[in-house]
Amino acid sequence: MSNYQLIYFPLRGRGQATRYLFVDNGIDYKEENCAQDWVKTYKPKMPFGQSPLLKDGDFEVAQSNTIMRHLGRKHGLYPSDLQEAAKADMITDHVEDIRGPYVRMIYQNYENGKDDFVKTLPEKLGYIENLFKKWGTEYITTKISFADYILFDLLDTLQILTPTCIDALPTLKAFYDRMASRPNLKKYRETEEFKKMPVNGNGKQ
Ligand code: 0HH
Repeated sequence: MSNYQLIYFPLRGRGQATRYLFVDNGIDYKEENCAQDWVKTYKPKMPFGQSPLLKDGDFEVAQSNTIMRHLGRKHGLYPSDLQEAAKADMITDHVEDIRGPYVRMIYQNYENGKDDFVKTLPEKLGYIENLFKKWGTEYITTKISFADYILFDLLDTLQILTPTCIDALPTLKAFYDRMASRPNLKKYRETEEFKKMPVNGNGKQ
């Protein structure tokens, strides 16, 4: 019996991959919106002064990718094979190498920085395409793992920014479509709750 609470802002941001993992696997969770009175009430209670925070019963986990790995280990979504685990981890780290500049561009330099950021994507996404071709599996590994939700959310976010960014990458596109058509994710992504959620906290996307 799980007792999860996700504390985050009402936006996709760094919380969305966790929502996908919960929804896709039918894991019950509650969400607490920390936007109201963030600075006075929530921020001081966060281990690193930032959200998301996952409460797993009394245990608190911070850092979005750590939250994903923690849930992965608990729910059979972290590969048990060492090499498969390394594949999931390396894609997670590469996604982070894309998400960092994305977040800086969105929050600090959208008007002047968007075009330059978009120009970096063919190379950065091409690396994932090549690995997918080499590994030859439907997901990052043979079975879906925490990292697939992280990659799916990144690809979704990037396509909102630049809709054609994976069109020339057929293996990555097939992965994206495979994730989007998983029944629980498809149903969730059709809800108003999902559709009305902003991607970022400043209205840029
Ligand atoms: N490495 C961390 C992780 O992966 C980074 C977390 C992070 O950047 O979990 N958290 C941000 C929210 S995500 C945070 O807590 C970006 C959404 C920004 C929405 C801003 C709304 C602000 C309302 C006052 N940011 C708040 C902070 O640092 O004080």
